[in-house]
Amino acid sequence: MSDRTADRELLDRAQRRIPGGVNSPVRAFRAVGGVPVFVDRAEGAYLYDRAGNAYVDFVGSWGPMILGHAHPDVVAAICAAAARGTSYGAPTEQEIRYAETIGELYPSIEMMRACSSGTEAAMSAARVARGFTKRDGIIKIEGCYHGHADFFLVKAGSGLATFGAPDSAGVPKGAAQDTIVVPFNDVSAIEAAFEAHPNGVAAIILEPVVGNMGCVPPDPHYLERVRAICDRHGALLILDEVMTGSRVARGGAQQLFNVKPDLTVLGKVIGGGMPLAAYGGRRDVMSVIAPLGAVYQAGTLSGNPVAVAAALATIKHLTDDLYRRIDKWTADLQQGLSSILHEKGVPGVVQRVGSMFTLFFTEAAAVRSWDDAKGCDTARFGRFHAAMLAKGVYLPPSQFEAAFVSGAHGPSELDQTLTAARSAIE
Ligand code: KE4
Repeated sequence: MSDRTADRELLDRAQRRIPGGVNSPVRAFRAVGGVPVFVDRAEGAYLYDRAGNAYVDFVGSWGPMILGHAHPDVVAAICAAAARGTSYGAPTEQEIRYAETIGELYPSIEMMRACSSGTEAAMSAARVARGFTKRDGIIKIEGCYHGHADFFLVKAGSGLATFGAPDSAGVPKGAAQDTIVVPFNDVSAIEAAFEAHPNGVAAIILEPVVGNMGCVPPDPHYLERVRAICDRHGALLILDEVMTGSRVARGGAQQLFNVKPDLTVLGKVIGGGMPLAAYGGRRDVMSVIAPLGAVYQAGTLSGNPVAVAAALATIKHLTDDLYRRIDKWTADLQQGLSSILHEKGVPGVVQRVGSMFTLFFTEAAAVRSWDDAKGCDTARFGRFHAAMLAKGVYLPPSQFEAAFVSGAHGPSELDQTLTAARSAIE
């Protein structure tokens, strides 16, 4: 990999005008060290920097780019839509087609609202749950991320069933006081939270496969048990499928694990790599939203015609063959990385669901919760990340992020990645 002078110069310049030089914190590489790559363009499985260095991309814009970058059909759809005007602030037929398409992909989504980010979608879903149930409590899972709405930036309270405390400066105690944080894959902790707040919990929200502590699958039957607890206590089940939606399966984790949420939060893949996200679910629940009901939610660019065109063009390519290919490719990578860990005697485990995966440097046999994840050797991950980058492989710059494979990753990318890993894992 040639020198990264251009990136260093760009970072210096960026930091004068943008906090940390980035428009989203994780991009700053603070968790792994080193200088972030300033991307000049991307195509297929690759990112290219200003110096022309090519990187096999496993971030994929944090999930959306399941077809690979600059897919010709998606680019053509964007150009055609833009030529008809980039935003109207008025209803369009394409938005109806989009809502119908999402409803076909996710039968639990009888009605939906499009918006512009996963944060907005998750925040709105929680507000709808509170408006529908007339309860204030929200249970969230430690290690799950649902965007940066105040009441989600909360760390676990002292006791399992106590309300959380702000996990970010600028979040008032009042915003955190109705959020209860419990561990993932721990049904008894959820039971305890509901027992401690009878009729006080509007909903539980979780990533059905957690991507935001690295890729952590649900234990067998966990999701169905959470569903049953919600039913017992009259609370809503919100699945945050921003990352897993049409990633782990065409119909998301709810299809893969056969669990039916009351509300689903979507983004990334179903947004076609544009600022497009959505939330939706039961018709009776979604009917509380203005202008039908008393729960307010709005957005200037919600259902933007250019973004919807990109999304519809992407969804057209979400075929059974695509999922077969990317799941197999990722399984082969998982196998290869696991063999290298074993051959080198390096403690670690590669966890995967479909085409999202994480290599955890840990002594634990598996990472099942945030408690397990936070015990990982993040310094070793940082060295691994830097060594892979130097060999043209671009992994998510954090031990606690999932990596993603696209339909554009082929045999040569698999070879390059495993060859790089053979020297990078130590
Ligand atoms: P956005 O507001 O970033 O579009 O979506 C928030 C969000 C909601 N729910 C889940 C499960 C998510 O993973 C996300 C955002 N994911 C992060 C990566 N872990 C986006 C990358 C970033 O923050 O820059």
